[in-house]
Amino acid sequence: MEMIGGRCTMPKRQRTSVNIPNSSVNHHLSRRIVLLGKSGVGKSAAANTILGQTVFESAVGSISVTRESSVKHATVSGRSVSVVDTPGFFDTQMSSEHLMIEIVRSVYISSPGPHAFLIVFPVNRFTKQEEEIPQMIEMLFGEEVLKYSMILFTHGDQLEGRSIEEIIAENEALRYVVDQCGGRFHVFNNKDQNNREQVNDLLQKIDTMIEQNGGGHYSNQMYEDAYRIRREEEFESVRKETEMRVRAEIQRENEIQRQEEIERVRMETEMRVRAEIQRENNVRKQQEEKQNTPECEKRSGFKKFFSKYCKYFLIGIAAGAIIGGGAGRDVCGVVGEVVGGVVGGVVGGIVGGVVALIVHKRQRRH
Ligand SMILES: Nc1nc2c(ncn2[C@@H]2O[C@H](COP(=O)(O)OP(=O)(O)OP(=O)(O)O)[C@@H](O)[C@H]2O)c(=O)[nH]1
Ligand SMILES: [Mg+2]
Repeated sequence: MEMIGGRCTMPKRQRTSVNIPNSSVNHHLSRRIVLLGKSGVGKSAAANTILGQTVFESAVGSISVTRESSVKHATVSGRSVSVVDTPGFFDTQMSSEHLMIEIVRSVYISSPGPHAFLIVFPVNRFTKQEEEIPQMIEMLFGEEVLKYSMILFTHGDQLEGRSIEEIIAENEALRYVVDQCGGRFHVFNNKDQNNREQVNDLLQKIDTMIEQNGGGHYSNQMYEDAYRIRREEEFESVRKETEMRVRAEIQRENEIQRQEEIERVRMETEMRVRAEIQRENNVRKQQEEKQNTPECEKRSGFKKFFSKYCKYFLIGIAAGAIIGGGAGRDVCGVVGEVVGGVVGGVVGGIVGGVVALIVHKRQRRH
């Protein structure tokens, strides 16, 4: 829970009034008061004013004075009064967890629970942070708490002739905050501790508030209920958040898988098409090659054939030339030998070629 420092939002729950009867609003009965508010607003000074003695440390300065909740008792106008002073909201020197623990402890040390929470603001300063305080208190202590709350304005000596009603009327946010506390407010001048009338008036207003609340006080049980509800809400919101994150993750993974599948199919198709095109090109090329085989290549086929079977040609030519030459010499002497050799060579070459062709065909058959 972002309790200190952030605007707190809580869904509205059904109000269940839990009043712990305090016999009746008896002026002789004790009163338990808790002071809440920002640092330096005068909580400790107001606690001292109520008790009529300086029992809490109160000092000017930028560093927070009160660091833990503590209770002091005194008899005020014949009545037993307990006042719990607390560290300031938005205290930057304490961790928010520690601060929250201390503020919550105020309820326990005013056991069985405070009759009044006084939310302290100085008359001359009301900022965004002050505006958030009632909501923060409500979030921490539950909706019931504002029924037991009242705004206590300090620095009443700095009103400079103006009335607090005037100040409230002209500031819409302040008016809203006062309304959240059932329109209850009071002004203190802590520089005038001897002014007991301001304290008696405050106790009177607290008595009226108790009457309005049917004679009860805020209880530890109310805090525990509020705490339980808050934990349940936190748990529920964490559960929802986790569920949404998991769903988004699954969706993301599915999308990745889908994209990978699309990419795989695309690549496979592309490769198949490429291979098909390649195969078709090769076939076409071969057909073209066959069709366009030029004469010279045909001739080069004969060259190949000749180089392979040249021995048949040579033997044929040589044998033809010798036989032809011999036969020619016998018939016509030297001239006959030459002519017979040439004719015999040509005939021998043809015979060698025919033999080579027969051998070639046989080899192909095998
Ligand atoms: N003039 C004037 N000064 C006041 C009044 N109330 C408180 N102060 C002064 O304001 C200063 C702060 O008062 P504290 O009582 O220490 O304030 P606090 O809210 O307890 O502050 P933390 O403990 O730090 O949270 C002190 O110097 C007080 O004297 C008041 O009614 N009038
Ligand atoms: Mg203090």
